[in-house]
Amino acid sequence: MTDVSTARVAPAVLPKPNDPCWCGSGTKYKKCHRGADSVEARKRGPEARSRGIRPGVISPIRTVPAHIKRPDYAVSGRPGRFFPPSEVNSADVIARMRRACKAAAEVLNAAAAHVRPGITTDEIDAITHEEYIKRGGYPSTLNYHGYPKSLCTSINEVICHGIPDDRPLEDGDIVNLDITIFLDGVHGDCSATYFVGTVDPESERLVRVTRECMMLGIEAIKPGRPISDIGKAIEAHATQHGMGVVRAYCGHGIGERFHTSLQIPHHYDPEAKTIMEPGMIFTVEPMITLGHWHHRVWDDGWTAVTADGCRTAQFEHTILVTDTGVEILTVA
Ligand code: EYL
Ligand code: CO
Ligand code: CO
Repeated sequence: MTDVSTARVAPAVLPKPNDPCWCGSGTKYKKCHRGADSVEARKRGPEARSRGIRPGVISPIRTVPAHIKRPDYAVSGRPGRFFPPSEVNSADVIARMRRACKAAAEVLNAAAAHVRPGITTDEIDAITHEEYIKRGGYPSTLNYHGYPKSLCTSINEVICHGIPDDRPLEDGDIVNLDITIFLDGVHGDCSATYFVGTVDPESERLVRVTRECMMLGIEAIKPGRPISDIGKAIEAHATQHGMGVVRAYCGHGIGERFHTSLQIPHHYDPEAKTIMEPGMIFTVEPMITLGHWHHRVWDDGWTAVTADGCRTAQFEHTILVTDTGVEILTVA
């Protein structure tokens, strides 16, 4: 359990840009926490970060029946060295990806039906665990780099990779459920953010704009165009609404590996020059924030939160680049 009771918070009077940062890093304030001390965070008060989501109790590792085919990292936690020779997939892989991605979308829908105040994220983990197995699939996140659960559950200011635990969802929370299934030798990855009971209007706006950002990113996918077109479309929409785009986590090539070396930034990165080609399969999974886009990672090594404690949302689809544009694979 992480002790956040002694966590430093920004002081009421902030340093000047060239003064040492308040956090004790010894770095100039402008190079350190200035970005994280956003206007929105200041409005929320200096205790904002200690009022948020806390690490809970994580239940024992769930087991997967012996007949389910596992990815290479299921035992050691380390993915093997195999990388597909090209990001352009064979007809065989594409056919298997259609089935895996459909199954992922079905598991996500099954999990979403249980979102309500009072259910714990561990109970949602148990439900999805059975849904993967029912379809003959393995929960891709389970032991991926040692990750202990069958989905990620990211609440309020948690950006991504939240670990299911004993915290009951509360009326007014927003929660992202991120599902990845390994089925027939390939991974299908999707997520969505849901309202728990009735949420405040700002959270509603955040979730709506985030879904629009994902769809605009997907609509920018065209063979012959650079990957950077996707982040350009996403960032333009987020900026129009005064929202931030998380930079630390990107979309990714996916198929026989959970993550290939292909990265899909969700902000405009002029260095993302790879040209989209028919047969490429990757995710678009923008994380959008009400405050600043700076992130922190909890001491658990996984849970990513906004540095300023503001809420954040995410949607994710796995897509195929086609001869004419794009096909969304993660549809039930
Ligand atoms: C596991 C491993 C650090 C996921 C995704 C679960 C988390 C933090 C090390 C990317 C990377 C999901 O593509 C993903 N979600 O859409 N790591 C992931 N983990 C994990
Ligand atoms: Co995902
Ligand atoms: Co992903």
